[in-house]
Amino acid sequence: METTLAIVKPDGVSRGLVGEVLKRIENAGLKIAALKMIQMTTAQAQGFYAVHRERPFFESLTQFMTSGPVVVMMLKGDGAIAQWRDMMGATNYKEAAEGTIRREYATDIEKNVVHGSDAPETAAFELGYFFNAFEIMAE
Ligand code: FUP
Repeated sequence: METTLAIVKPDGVSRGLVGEVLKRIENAGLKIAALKMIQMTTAQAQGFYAVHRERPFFESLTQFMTSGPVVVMMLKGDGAIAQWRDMMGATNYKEAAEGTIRREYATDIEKNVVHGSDAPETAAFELGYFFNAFEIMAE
């Protein structure tokens, strides 16, 4: 059983897309093992995206991610990391496959509605970043 971090980003929350994303997750058979709504501080967003700190879009990305509440979730299932990434679609929504969340709802490369961990190591870091042991359901 694999776990991954999913986020509904500020654009997804403000546009009323939380239900749509949750419906897709549940319909796909992924289990929601933890879920909460938070608004990240700048320091929290910078730490979360630390791998991108040298990139030209870092400032804008961290501003965007702190601009409103986000819904963070732990998803659980066989191959959950790849399954959730497939459901999200490519980072650039113009390149995202038909039927994916980003293809259907993203409005630009930054405001792309959802996040998902890209590997087991990043999933472990990202889940630990947002959830403590008491917030994670055993079943
Ligand atoms: P992804 O794993 O698909 O979320 O993509 P990345 O980790 O490469 O990028 C993280 C976020 O940075 C993206 F979701 C959106 C933002 N980004 C930009 O704003 N511009 C870019 O050119 C690349 C990424």
